[in-house]
Amino acid sequence: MKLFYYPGACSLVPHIALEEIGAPYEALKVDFAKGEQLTPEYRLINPAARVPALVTGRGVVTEIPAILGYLARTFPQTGLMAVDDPFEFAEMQSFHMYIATTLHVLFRQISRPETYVDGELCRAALKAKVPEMSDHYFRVIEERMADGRPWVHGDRWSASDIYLYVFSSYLNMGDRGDPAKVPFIWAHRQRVRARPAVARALASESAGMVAMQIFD
Ligand SMILES: N[C@@H](CCC(=O)N[C@@H](CS)C(=O)NCC(=O)O)C(=O)O
Repeated sequence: MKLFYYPGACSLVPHIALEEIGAPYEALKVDFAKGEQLTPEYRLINPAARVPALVTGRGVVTEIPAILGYLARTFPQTGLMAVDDPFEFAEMQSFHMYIATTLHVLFRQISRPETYVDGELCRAALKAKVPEMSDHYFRVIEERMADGRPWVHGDRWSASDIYLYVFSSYLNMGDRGDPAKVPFIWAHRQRVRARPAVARALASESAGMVAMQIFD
């Protein structure tokens, strides 16, 4: 397998998952600073011009929830997702889709405001709304974690914990929600950060990562 990634971007989610799995793979950096995601060569990998993209023996898989589902079903022994139980599997997919379609899209309003509106005033207004909505969306997850469960789905570690770890880490950037409002999620981050696979993925991306400390 080959994983196309950018250091510190959302592609860190499947990068950590691959480290958890332990199967051979190659991590290939797509340099956003050079606009490599927009090149015709990369668009052959992912026409949407984004990372992550996972090249498998059967073709390319894009979109984080789909990549996690693919990895979980290909390597069921790693326990990334509850592949044998339709309901539990759906619950995990539901969590992944929540991050993908709410938090991730919200955060894109900060990283790529030009996707949504034209003009500096509109972009500033768009960005200014993000912390309020981020707090609102994270509160839903915080309430779930408030029963003291160690992992997103209870006692069972899963890919959802990786996904939450990466996206809650982005709260450290200071422009998209208040970490102080989510103490249970914050404690969860430390549990995930302590996993050796996370350290390995971060070490692998660290050379090109501008703000490595947001993941600590
Ligand atoms: N829905 C996609 C989102 C992927 C995405 O937004 N990736 C960002 C990095 S976090 C990207 O490649 N951005 C490149 C760009 O905007 O030019 C997924 O879940 O994989």
